[in-house]
Amino acid sequence: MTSNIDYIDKIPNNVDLGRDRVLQRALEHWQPAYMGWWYDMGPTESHNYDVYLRTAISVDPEGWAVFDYVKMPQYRWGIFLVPPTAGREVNFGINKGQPAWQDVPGEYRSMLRRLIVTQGDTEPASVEQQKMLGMCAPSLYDLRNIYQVNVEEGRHLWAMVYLLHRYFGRDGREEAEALLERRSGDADNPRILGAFNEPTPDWLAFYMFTFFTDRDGKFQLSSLAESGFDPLARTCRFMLTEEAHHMFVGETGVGRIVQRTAELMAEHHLEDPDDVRALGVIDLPTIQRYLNFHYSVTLDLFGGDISSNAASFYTTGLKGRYEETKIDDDHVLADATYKVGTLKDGRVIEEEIPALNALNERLRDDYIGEVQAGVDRWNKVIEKTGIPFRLRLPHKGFHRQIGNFAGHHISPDGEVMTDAAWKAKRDAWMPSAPDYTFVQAMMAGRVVEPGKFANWIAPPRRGIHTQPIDFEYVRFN
Ligand code: BYC
Repeated sequence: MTSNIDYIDKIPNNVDLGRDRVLQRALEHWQPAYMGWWYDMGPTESHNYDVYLRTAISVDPEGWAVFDYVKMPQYRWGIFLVPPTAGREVNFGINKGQPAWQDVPGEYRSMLRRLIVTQGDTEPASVEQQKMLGMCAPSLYDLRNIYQVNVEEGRHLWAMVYLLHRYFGRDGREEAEALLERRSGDADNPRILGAFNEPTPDWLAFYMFTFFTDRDGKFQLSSLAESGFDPLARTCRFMLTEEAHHMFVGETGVGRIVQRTAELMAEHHLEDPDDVRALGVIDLPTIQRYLNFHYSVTLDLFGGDISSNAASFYTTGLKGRYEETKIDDDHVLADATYKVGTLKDGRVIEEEIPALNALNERLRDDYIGEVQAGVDRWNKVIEKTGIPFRLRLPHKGFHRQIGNFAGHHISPDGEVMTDAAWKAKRDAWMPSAPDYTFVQAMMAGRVVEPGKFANWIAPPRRGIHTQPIDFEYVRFN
């Protein structure tokens, strides 16, 4: 074991880390394992690069981060909770009105641990999924952005591990170790949730992932930020500050790919996907297929449409709704109902169920509203070029593995299909092996000259922080 008290002092934190001996010992034990995981599973060949990164140093909204060159293994993965709110209460469920818990309520211990572990598990998973992408980055700007996302996912893992170590004793420590042992896509020891075991094989997939899946992160963290368990709420609030940049990377990344394609299509008066591909850009139908895939696997992350787990998380006060305290109702939901989609007599219908059991579906609906607004912005980019194509979200039941639609085939328009009909259309709606081969071949090799961009993506409108677009965001040494 290499770490010692100096290392603890090096973790930027606002939780008085240096004073808690038990916590120190736990983190001293975990930190070398974390570094081992980072060297094995973090971005390939990146350990010696100097990367222009943002590092969180406080929770002051005016200046919570510094920007500077950092070698990623030396990134200061800090632990930050937003300051406590005096008099904060549990704001929903049967414990509504009690003072917010500063310690784990014994009867909810295993439920709470499961929520924290599930959240924590997604963070290293995404780093594993993106491990190889630095090798084919379209620019130094984009390379820096993926590394920024990766180190911050690492920090979010630290945030959950802090809670496990600080509040859950021995089982917390065991869970923290297991978080470094599971591997995305591993047949024997996979990550917990489906989408985090899917490959992210290219940059279009990466941008789709950060647009769609990181946004699930936003909605889940927002619900946990309402938790009656105050340390979890305060931790998640600060994580949301960083999450915004990840979704920005996704939205602008897809937007820049769409822009480049649509501009070249307009310039050359071409519409046929093969002709468009011949220009060295990604045709719009392929982008639509990637969208269909990432949207549908992300919808699954919200869990079953009807969930007694979700009802328990809410009733106990552990996990709220999106923006719970801004909602004008009784925050108990004993008599309320909510509509969920389901299948009846071979058709998609809506049925009214108790709102408490429909909380996953409600959060999914909140999420869909925000995602639709992003797709509308991409369509504005296409519209500007005069190209008639429009991207769209497929039906909620399309390609679902979790919930009422799982086990059925639903078309992007919401029609229920037979197995044979689905198979015949599958490659028109979802990326096929040849699609992946094409996209990966186009993205082979990385662009390393400052200010230069791969042919298949438009430059961003501005650089990072105060730097110009042609800044040397990564130095390879
Ligand atoms: N894949 O009652 P049900 C992020 C399991 S992303 C596999 O319907 P529940 C990030 C479920 O665990 C945000 N299994 O679901 C983004 C349960 O198993 P058990 C991550 C699934 O429990 C990008 C069973 O099926 N945070 O931060 O109401 C980069 C029955 O489930 C899936 C959270 O998810 C699935 N998709 O809801 C980096 C918040 N869905 O218990 C980071 C914490 C369900 O019977 N987690 N199952 O063995 C939760 O709130 C809930 O666990 C879920 C599931 C919403 C995920």
